[in-house]
Amino acid sequence: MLIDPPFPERPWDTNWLTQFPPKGLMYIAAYLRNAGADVSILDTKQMQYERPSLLRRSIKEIREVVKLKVKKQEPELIGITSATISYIPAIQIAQAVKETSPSSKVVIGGVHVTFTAHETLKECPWVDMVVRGEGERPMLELAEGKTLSKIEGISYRNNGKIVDNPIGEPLPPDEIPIPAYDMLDMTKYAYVVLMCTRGCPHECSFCEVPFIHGRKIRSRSAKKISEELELALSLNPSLEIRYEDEFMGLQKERTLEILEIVKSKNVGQFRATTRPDGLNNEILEKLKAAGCTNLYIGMESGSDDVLGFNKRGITVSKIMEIAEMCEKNEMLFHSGFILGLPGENKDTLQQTLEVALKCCDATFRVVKKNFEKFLEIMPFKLIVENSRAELNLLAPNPGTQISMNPEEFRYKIFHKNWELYDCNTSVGEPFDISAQEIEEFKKKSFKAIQNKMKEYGLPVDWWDYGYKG
Ligand code: B12
Ligand code: SF4
Repeated sequence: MLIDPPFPERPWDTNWLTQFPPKGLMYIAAYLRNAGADVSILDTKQMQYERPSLLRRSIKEIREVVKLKVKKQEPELIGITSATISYIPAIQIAQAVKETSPSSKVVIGGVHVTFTAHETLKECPWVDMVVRGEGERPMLELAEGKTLSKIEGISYRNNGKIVDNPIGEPLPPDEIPIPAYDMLDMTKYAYVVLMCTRGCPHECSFCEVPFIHGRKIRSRSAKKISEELELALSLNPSLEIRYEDEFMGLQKERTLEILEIVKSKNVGQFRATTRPDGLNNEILEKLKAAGCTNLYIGMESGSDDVLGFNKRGITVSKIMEIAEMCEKNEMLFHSGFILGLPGENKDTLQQTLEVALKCCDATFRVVKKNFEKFLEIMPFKLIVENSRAELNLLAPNPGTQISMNPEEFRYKIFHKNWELYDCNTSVGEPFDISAQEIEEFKKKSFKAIQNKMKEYGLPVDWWDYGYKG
């Protein structure tokens, strides 16, 4: 049994987060099933909001539901996933399942515990094993009952000591299975993320992905992507696609091939995410022709110094180039920035706001020109979300370079209360500016973006910004 834990309860809207099927677990489930194992997935995030009423279930209630399911199913092996924000609910669920079924082996894996294996095994006696890195192979070997010392990528207790087996080679791209969409009721979800690659050769200071999936880009074939899309849409034709490919511009031929497939499936309007490297007009035209209305790019900062210090591998001029290209192609452009990165100070914050507002200029002009057309295909809230610049706060998650070497990055981490690592709460500050000043600046920036909307005659009052501050 593979379990996705609930998202911590928050005063702001988290419903959208519960409408994505749990991808990491779906890959593992497919890999296990292909090898003949009897697998099920329990997505408790999806249970948090009952559709269509959107009545909420509390985490406490969900724990009870999980216990009932475990009692009924008596799984031999239980795998729980955990991102940093969902680590506390994950270990609480783990405790509940172990108490209910002491003979089940309880395993935790995912982007958080990959870097906290010792901490987790010390603080959670009810967790038997931690899987670090990609989970398909280790989970299959655990299911097959292979000797623990021979399973790559696991951490476990042995005679009072914690043993870390080295992580094995990542799965070759043709062994990455099509996620097991058919093991879930896909009509309960709104979105599906098409992940076209695994691995990343970059080394952005705030990201742990290269340490989970390795530094080599492994691209899934256009054929596999096509089969994945077909399977997901056959189970729910109204799913909205999120086309995720960090390297869209670097693997042009493959990108164009995938976009041709997406176009042929008539998926309706969809959103895409990538790194900006190598993006050009031809790709943007193809994205638009396939139905893409919105491109999201993590620009992260409007200061070349901050981008450089955090090894982002792009400059502000690239950001402006993309904004211009999107405007020319009348594509909504959603730029993401992180406030409070190492190297931040008052001047760099101001530079970021200026760049963010320039991005808004480019995209609000597109919105203004096509306002009625966009309103026909998406609600106003989505038009705004898809076109404004987004400003988040830094969460220095475990496994990131900032978290491993805060001093080197001139950064102070306040605490490890993981539930607050939500990118909306200050959990640390750079040496040259305080968390409080950054939060004040974030509020000021939201006002500036609202004013920018007014400048373009966009009806700001149609939408409650949903900003907790
Ligand atoms: C798409 C995506 C989303 C989508 C949808 C996710 C989905 N369910 O489809 C949405 C928009 C919902 C989203 C939301 C958020 N995301 Co996100 N997301 C991603 C992204 C780009 C891809 C995820 C993915 O499909 N990866 C591919 C699969 C194969 O990898 P995987 O999930 O890591 O799973 C593998 C291993 O980790 C392991 N594993 C995972 N679980 C388990 C369980 C067991 C038992 C075992 C054995 C192994 C195992 O095996 C899996 C298969 O190999 C990643 C970055 C990335 N490239 O991975 C960020 C990423 C996961 N997201 C991140 C963040 C911060 C968030 C948010 C908190 C943002 C926010 N402020 O709201 C939220 C909340 C996430 C949550 N857990 O609830 C961070 C997580 C960092 C962290 N330490 O927690 C990442 C790593 C981006 C980053 N570099 O910072 N995200
Ligand atoms: S944020 Fe940087 S390191 Fe992380 S996946 Fe994207 S490009 Fe790679």
